[in-house]
Amino acid sequence: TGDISGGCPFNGSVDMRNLLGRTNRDWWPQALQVDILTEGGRSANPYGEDFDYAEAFNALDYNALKADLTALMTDSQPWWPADYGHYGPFFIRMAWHAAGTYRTGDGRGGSNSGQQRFAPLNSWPDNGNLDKARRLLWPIKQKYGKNISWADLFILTGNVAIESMGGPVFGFGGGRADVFEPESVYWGTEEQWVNEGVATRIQPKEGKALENPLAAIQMGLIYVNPEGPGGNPHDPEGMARDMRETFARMAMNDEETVALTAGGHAFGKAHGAHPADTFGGAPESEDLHLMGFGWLNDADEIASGNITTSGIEGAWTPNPTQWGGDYFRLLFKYDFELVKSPAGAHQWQPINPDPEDMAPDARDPSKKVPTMMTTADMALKWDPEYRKISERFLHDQAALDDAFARAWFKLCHRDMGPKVKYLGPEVPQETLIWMDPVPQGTTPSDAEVARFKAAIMDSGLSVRELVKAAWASASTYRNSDHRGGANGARIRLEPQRSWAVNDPEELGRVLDTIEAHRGTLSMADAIVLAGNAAIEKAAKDAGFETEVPFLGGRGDATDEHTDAASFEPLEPFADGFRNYLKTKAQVRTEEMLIDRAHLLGLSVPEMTVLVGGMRALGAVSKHAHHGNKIGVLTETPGKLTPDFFRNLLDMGTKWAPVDDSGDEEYVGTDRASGEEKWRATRTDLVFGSNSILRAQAEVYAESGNEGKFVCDFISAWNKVMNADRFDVT
Ligand code: HEB
Repeated sequence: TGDISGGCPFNGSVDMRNLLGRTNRDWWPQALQVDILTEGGRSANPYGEDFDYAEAFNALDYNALKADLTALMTDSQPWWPADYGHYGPFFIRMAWHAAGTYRTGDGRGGSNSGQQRFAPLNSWPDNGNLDKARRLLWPIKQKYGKNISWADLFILTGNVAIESMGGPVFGFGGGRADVFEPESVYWGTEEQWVNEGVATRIQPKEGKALENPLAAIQMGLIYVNPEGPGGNPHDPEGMARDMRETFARMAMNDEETVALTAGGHAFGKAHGAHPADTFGGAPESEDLHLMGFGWLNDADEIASGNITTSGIEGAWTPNPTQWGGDYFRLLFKYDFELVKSPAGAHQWQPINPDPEDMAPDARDPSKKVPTMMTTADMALKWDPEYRKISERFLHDQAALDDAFARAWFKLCHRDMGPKVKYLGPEVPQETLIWMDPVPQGTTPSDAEVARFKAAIMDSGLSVRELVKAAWASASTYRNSDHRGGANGARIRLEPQRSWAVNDPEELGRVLDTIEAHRGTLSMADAIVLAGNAAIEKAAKDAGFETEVPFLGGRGDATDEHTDAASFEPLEPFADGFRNYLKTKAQVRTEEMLIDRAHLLGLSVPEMTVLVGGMRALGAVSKHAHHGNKIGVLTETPGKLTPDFFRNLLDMGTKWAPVDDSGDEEYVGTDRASGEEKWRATRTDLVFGSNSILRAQAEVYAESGNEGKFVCDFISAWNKVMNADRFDVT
């Protein structure tokens, strides 16, 4: 069997692909191209740059909003009536699917920007009919306006839904600011959706792993196929494997997986009353007059509850709008037989259920219908590990309450970053390990800063070593889930400390020396400050006397504050800024640079000037053959000069691939003499070969822009060093 752990990012079973795989333009070629209006850096955000969502949220009448949401739960609308007269379950599914796209691999997806409003997520088969859920919320969104984002509203509504049905809730943190355009996220390369016959992504027999960073089994799903692997209900082991793998990709262990699934399915029903082909297309492809709705059939059918969403039909419990232990009670009380829903989906039905274990009809409570389990639900009983947990929850409702509340809170807040970002009156007191807590630091005095800078520059460490250490520390930051970064100095803890990209032996020496000189500074501050001091020296040596601004006050995390395993996905498999490549990925190496720059929140000029500057400083990871020289296109490494760009664009040099390097290494020779001058990588040459990047490189190579180069470098450097300073911004 193949490795289903996923391994290196993007490495999997697909052929060479581009960074984003299949995009909205591929799915919906006819879609209105509103995005041309964002060319030239014009923002699509109508609130404008000065809008401070945190401030707006803090001015919200939170209790009034919650009261309105509670009232909405039972305010059934004729155009989409509430099952059992209660929208709670529907809203829980909406919130879960908003959060459930999160994946640990690159931190993308998740609830934090309200992406469910946009394609492709608004049209994924798994998000079927959630367009109605969002539209039910519109009057409330309209009423509270800028004080509550859609992203926060999705999650808060999920919480209120749980509370209104007697379920346990751990807390709520607001602060998810909306974006106003679809985000560019790699969702896969497949050309069909899950319901159109696309193959399942995990096929161990064919050596196919679930490709990193993806966290869903088929295109268009949030996680697994509820009917079984690839729709096959007869593969219990495969079902559990798929669940374990996809939930792990969103940072959930077995207990969290069982608690979430069982807790979620304590509520509501599945919809498969009709063959799916009697319904319209997804929202993004539907007719104008449907006003953004998809999957419709006629109003009478909707009114009578003849609705198909997943195709599976029925409730899990006899009390679908009441929290309790019925899910596990029924799962273990009955044997189940495989049946087909009216829409033709595989599902499991209790054999000879007692009358009191029948569910009410969604529109007519006097009518009783059988309950059901999906194949995924059955895995909670079939799989030996899941079963142990399920049996514990069966006998210990309090344990399920606690596990569900905590796992739900984690699910919905996993991508928000440090706890200081959470807003509102319901932020829990307790700090949880997955929040990557960092103890409060203190701002060092100017004198202490000056003393340390002098001492570290006198310590014998080179500009290259100090810059590399500071970069290693700060550049783990991901704008996607706001994890990583210099605060906490986790660079000195495992696993970061030993990542190959960090040249562990060199890094260890540098950290020891910084430690010896740091005095009262935190390690986190000292590492950044040492990098700053080195850059000041490098600028001075290039003829520019300047100071790199420093924002102190970082704290140092310890191993107790750190879930080491959860940091493993933050390891860079390629870091173009340090010219580092661990394993060749499924995408070209230069695309990995773009990806990393995107995760760091950098603009094109910021990315460009950082690459050129880091090369001039010699701050590249050690190369197997060329030590610290590959891509360092300067005679004077350690000086902050634009030499990298000048030498790269010099027509006197002719570039050619190095034969046995698998396209990853190039040699530059003097056109006239044929003599070798430089070695470089794809990541270097792309600044000469790609027309957009070349235009950037030219600016920094132009005479007269040497000072601009230094200033721009320092400003981009600072952005990276401070990217995670949510404690001060
Ligand atoms: Fe769930 C529903 C599947 C998890 C919550 N789900 C549902 C359905 C299905 C499913 C198929 C149906 C839909 C329709 O409508 O048709 N899930 C599933 C799976 C999984 C899950 C496969 C994995 C294993 N869930 C989950 C979670 C949660 C949930 C985790 C939370 C927590 N769901 C839910 C709810 C519902 C559902 C609440 C109901 C909705 C209504 O009622 O509307």
